[in-house]
Amino acid sequence: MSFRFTSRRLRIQKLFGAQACLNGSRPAANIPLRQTCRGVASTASAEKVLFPGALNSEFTDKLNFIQPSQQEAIPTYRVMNQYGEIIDKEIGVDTEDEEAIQIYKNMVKLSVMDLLMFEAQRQGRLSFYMVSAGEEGISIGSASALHPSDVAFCQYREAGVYLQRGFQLSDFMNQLFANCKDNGLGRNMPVHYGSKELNIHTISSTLATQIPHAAGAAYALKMQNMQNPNQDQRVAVCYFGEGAASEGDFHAALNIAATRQVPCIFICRNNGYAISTPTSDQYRGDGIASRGAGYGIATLRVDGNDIFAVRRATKVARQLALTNGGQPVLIEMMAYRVGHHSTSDDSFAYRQRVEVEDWKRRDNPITRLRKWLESRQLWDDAQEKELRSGTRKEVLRAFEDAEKEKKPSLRNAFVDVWEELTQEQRAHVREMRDVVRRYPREYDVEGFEGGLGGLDELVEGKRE
Ligand SMILES: Cc1ncc(C[n+]2csc(CCOP(=O)(O)OP(=O)(O)O)c2C)c(N)n1
Ligand SMILES: [Mg+2]
Repeated sequence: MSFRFTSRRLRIQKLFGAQACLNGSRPAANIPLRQTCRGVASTASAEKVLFPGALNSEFTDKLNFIQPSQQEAIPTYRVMNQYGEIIDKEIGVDTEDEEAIQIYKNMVKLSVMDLLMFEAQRQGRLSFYMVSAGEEGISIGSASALHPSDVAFCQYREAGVYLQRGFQLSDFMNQLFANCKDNGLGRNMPVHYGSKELNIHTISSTLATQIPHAAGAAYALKMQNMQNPNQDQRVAVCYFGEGAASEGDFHAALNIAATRQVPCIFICRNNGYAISTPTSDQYRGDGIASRGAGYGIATLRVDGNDIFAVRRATKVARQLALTNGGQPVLIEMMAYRVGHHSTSDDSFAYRQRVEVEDWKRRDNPITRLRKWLESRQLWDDAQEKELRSGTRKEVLRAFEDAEKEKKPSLRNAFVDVWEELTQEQRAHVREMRDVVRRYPREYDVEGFEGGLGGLDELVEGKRE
């Protein structure tokens, strides 16, 4: 009995990394020094606070409030400057030329797709769209440094993660048109992509919900990693905007990820705006990075326009996340949002046109990488022209193909909620079928796979 108890306790302690001091053993390496003794009490002659909530804090007779505004801002990590020059030539870049060209092509592909889809929405051929303009380096660069089996959670401005992982143009287009080939069976708004095969969870419109989901997934991965030490160790990666970081979910997720020491990389895209709300109205501290330290999480701020910095930061974050059985990491990636928030937004109603034009001219992840490629004679104007016109054709072909496809069967509006259709749902289906039959000119269901037959099946109780 006592043996079983001991082995169980050891297992639990290993999992939570909390064996320090309870039995006089050495503290686990990933427990902060100030927390290495959880159960101690203060003594009369102590020089430090020894209290479970704040350990190893020295007593002082100076009454000094911490004044964040007087502290230096957290630095921004860069490998390459905005002219495409490598800052520390000795360290250089850890990206092969071929890989850099592939990343460049994907960034161009994303920006060409964005331009065409934005236009398609304006022409009324798509209902909604969101561009990644200016932030292509964050999504594509970080995804290129992860392992394909790592589990990704995105917000909505990270189409580059999908692209880099192998989501095809046809996959994007099928989702945008919510046609019968859409993975999501036409149940989501455009840009809410998802892919089980690529280990990317489906995007949710409700801001920040993906952050605690990622912390939870990372906890599951931590246990899997422990159970299968000889298999590839996996991390969860979670993308979100600085605006989403104002949600309670962000704080709950970072705290639980830190206390449970889970292998999760939190990547905040700080693009300066949450729709029309500028960061100055969103927070008073030093960006999102300053919050990482508060939660006891390893944190870095990175220049999001520098693809090499993004990649190296993500690689190191991945190693850190898998150290000592797991720990969360926070990276704040800075890149100005040069596009409108979405096709439903006109950003010139709340920011100066000149501000956007300035940013476009000043810096951009695509032009920066192009400058570097050109300086190494890896790229020229002719290649650029060919890439852009070829990509344009590819996108338009995928767009036209997807536009022609039928919509998914109407049954998909009802199934997959309960294991079997409920009586109430069956009544809804019947009512819908009656309305559609009564008003055929208002409801043209021929564009849906199987037409009204999709509902007949449900009423009759077939194929559920
Ligand atoms: C819970 C919730 N509140 C509000 C919204 C409306 N909303 C959608 S996107 C957005 C701004 C998010 O900004 P940020 O996280 O910085 O991402 P960005 O759009 O800049 O990439 C808001 C407020 C929402 N979708 N969900
Ligand atoms: Mg934002």
